[in-house]
Amino acid sequence: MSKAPRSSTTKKIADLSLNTESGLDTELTTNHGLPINDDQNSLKAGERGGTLMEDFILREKITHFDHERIPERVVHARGSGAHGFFQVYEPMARYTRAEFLQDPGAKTPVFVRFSTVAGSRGSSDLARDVRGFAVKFYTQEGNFDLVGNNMPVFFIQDAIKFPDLIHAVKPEPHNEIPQAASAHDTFWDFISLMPESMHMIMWVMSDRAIPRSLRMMEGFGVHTFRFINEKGKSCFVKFHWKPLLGMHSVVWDEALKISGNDPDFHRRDLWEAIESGAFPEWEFGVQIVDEKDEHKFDFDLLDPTKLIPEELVPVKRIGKLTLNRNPDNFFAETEQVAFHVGHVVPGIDFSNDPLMQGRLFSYTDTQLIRLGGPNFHEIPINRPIAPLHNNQRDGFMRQMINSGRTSYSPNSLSGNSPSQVAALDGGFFSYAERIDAHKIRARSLSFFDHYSQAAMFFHSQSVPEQNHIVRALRFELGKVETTAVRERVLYHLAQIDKDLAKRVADGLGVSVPAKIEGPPNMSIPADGDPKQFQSKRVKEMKPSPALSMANTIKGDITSRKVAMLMSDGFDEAAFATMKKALASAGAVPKVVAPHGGTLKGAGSNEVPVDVTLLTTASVLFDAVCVVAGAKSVKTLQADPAAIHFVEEAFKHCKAVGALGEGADLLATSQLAKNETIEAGIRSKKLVSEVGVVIGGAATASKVAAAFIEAIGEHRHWEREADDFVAA
Ligand code: HDD
Repeated sequence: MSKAPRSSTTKKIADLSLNTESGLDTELTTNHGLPINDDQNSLKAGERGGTLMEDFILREKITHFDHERIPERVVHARGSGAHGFFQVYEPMARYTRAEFLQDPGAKTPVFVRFSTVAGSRGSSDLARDVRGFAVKFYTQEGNFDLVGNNMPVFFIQDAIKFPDLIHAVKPEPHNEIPQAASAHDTFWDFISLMPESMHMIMWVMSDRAIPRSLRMMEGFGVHTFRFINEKGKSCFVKFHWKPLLGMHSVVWDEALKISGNDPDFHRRDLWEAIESGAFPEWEFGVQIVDEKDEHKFDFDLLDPTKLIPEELVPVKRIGKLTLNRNPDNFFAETEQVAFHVGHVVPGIDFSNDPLMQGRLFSYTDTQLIRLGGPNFHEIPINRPIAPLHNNQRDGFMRQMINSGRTSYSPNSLSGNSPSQVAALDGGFFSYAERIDAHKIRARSLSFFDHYSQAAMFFHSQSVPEQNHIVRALRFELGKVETTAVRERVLYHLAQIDKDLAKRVADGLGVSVPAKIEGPPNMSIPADGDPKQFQSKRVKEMKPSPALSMANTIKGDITSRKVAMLMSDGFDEAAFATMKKALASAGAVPKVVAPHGGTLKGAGSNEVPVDVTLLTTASVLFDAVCVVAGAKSVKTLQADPAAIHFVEEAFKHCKAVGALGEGADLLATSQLAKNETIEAGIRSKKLVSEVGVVIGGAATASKVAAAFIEAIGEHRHWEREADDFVAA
């Protein structure tokens, strides 16, 4: 046997600092570098004999496989990540000494992980849930993790209640049902006994909990943080992420159907946008409150169930986050990334928010079990780009080879290295807040208005958004079996808005109780008034237009997916014009047809089919256009899946376009139920023309322009008032 030379890649002595492996142009080896010559057959006693214990190659492979899974995150298990960078617009030295917020020319690398909270790793992206929005900034002064959500408030005020909240929302322990859903008794039981959750409940029942895309949602640091400047002066700060594509959601019926059609809908959307170069962007915003103004609000800045209305303290946009690279390996990056609220940099500090204080313990603790020991900071995705020197040593899976004799401080044998860094030279110091207090388990009375901001949120929503909240509550409470739980929730809703409670109660077929009995509310202060549990809304707050998604940016159709519904015999010129116009506007047109392969046009041209009516659904698109062509449209008219496609898109308030004969498909569907007789001519009429764009094939470019404008509206909610389509 002649011996072939081994490739140069495998001959290279491994560079231990390199952790990426392309898998290209390499030879198969064991974990110890032994070249493998047969990976198809185990070692046997003869061709038909048993496998030998000696087969160390088989054993190594199977053993590694058996240990491939690590515990999923106890919350936020399902996530999607991406790399990118952050750039500040102007130096922020007046407020903070954080180095990454000073130089507009500097790009700070980031890794972002988005997540749902309640579901397991394999659950659907479209669950009604809060979305995690965790950003790791790899700054020159160490990692800063902003571990936030897409909602600016939280369910509870004190971290000691977090395990209770999560136990309540996760699948019920006796039967592990339901997965990734809050619509069950234990969640609402807990909520009904925790009136402090009511503001967050308004958010979770709103459209914010079912985003169209991870790229189209806001992010929030939630807690009040502190900025500290070079002179040691501190101010309070709330962090915001503002998506440049605007905030958009899907409708609940659509969310349910997406979960079946494509449980990876958000993950895929993020991945495809980045692959196609449509890089998601958010502006970084801060709300700054002067130290002396800490008590000027009628809520407590330390209470994480409250937000600062943007109309009171405007959000100053100070920089931009761009996500421009997908992970190379999901496990190595998205799964192993470890965030921690306690990862701050000089110039950023914590406040006494009791939820934040508890989080400061939880995050490192959870990584110890999830990532197998104290050295998870050495996993490539978690490593700081700033140099790391300390006297911490050893432990499971230690990667760093620390040289020298000393691992203690002070030392004289290594010149006292590594040495502390003076605050003036950039060393981190905590804000020297004066504290003079009794050691007690209690909550400040300033935390006890549970309804005013919930009402502000509800009253800030547009009519369609309010309707969605009512429907969401009917759905969730409709799944609750215990009458007393429903009643307690209705009672709390009535404190927010009587009409809201009545509408939900009507849907459930029950009435709103005037008062409720129940176990004592544990969040009553020891010396507080127990009647607080049945308290009324304290004050009327002005609606905050910034809280409504109806006021978001519209008109940009970048990366929006448009179904071009067609079959053999389509009108080639009209198709080409529409497709080109959509693509030039940044949208992603896809040919959807009754069969796969290619479609033959009315002339001699063929176009490839992207997806068939069997393998896709209208819920995976932002809009649909029925392409012209007599034969093509006749085929679609005879296909229930095609009719269902346009009806469903219409029901979900999406833009619907029709070129030429394409209008006949709409006429066949429930979109054209009303018959009108004008001048003796009987004709079917569209029940709503809002967001429906119809025009002749010869005027395709004019139709395209109007269709693009209709897509830019995202949704045409007016249609909901007249909800009749059975799709
Ligand atoms: Fe948390 C993960 C956000 C309260 C304990 N949390 C986690 C993640 C996000 C948040 C985005 C996923 C990070 C990732 O992608 O890896 N958590 C929040 C927000 C909160 C909050 C915005 C309230 C304002 N969390 C909170 C409390 C506790 C925790 C009060 C415990 C006392 N959170 C955890 C955790 C997790 C976590 C158990 C699970 C996995 C992990 O940390 O790394 O430690």
